[in-house]
Amino acid sequence: MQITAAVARQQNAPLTIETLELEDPLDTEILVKLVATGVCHTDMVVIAGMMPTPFPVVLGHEGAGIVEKVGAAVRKVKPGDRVVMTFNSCGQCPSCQAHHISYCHEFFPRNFMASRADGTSALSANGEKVHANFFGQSSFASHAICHEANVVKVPEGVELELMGPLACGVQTGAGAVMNALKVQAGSSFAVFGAGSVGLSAIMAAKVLGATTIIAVDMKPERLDMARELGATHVINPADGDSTEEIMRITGYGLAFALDTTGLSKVIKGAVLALAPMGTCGVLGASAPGTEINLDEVHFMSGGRRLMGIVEGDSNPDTFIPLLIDLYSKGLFPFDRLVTFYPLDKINEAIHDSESGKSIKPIVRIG
Ligand code: CXF
Ligand code: ZN
Repeated sequence: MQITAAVARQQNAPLTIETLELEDPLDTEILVKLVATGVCHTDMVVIAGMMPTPFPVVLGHEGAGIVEKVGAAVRKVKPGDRVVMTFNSCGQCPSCQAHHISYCHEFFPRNFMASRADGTSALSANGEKVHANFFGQSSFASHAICHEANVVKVPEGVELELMGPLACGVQTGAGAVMNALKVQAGSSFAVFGAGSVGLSAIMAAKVLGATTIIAVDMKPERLDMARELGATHVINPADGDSTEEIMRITGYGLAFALDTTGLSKVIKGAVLALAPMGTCGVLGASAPGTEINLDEVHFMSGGRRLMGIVEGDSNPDTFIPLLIDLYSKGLFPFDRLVTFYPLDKINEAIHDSESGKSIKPIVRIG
């Protein structure tokens, strides 16, 4: 069938809206007609050429839409189902068997290599191969092919076009707090970076009943938003040393910290701001080879912990419905982060996300 897609033809170039040919789904594949798709920072990292994802490629990994067709072996969904598409996983490895599928041993190839296992692609442009299956979807398109492993049903009664970001950025921040750090009621929590991931973490910390919730960011308008969503304190590092300010607010340091920046200096400061037995999560991706350095004696002597987190250690089949339920009850207003764009303005959406004008762009499709 013919579809419309935003194609990344080469690194650091605007996406081009093109008509492509999409093959029928294979036996285990699911064809989804997109309603909308979120734009995540990881799409931009790939456009910038920082990952080995091959070009030309259709990116996009926060897709929301309606199932149009399923392969003969598919049982999980049927045509007409409302779904979001999340990250892909193998289902077989020790992490998947232990239900920590975001730590799938094949996470990298299955999400970043934009190919089927046999190297083929369902997409082409006038006979030329266009890489697909990015995060098991490639959702910057009118239609995408996904898998049982990464499709999640969306209940009736919520706006489907809003739901895509739950499948990556929002579940990354909220899951880091709820699934990985397991922030406790009455505890202290600080997030470094108040973008869509950090703000989702703040909303989750509020849901869990953390009583000191600190947002650290350089942008005053992000700090304002953080306050509106639940931060009890905000810190702009431009005004002075954040670690010292956190020690002043908390007395003896944080029970939980979360770095969303991936910056070594910020992570070092976040760990220095931990109380004894405190835990710092890190989830921002920086350039391969980037090192973290810590004050060894401070880190060791207080029994402090540093934890890598991918996709909020989420089980999307249960965690996304949980976030939808909280959203429906007004307890997780992630819609406050969203700005909508039409598909032909996708480059503007990407630009606005990079500049900070938009916290979480969603591209409407169709
Ligand atoms: C990514 C973030 C960086 C590490 C791999 C997973 N998640 C999606 O954007
Ligand atoms: Zn993402």
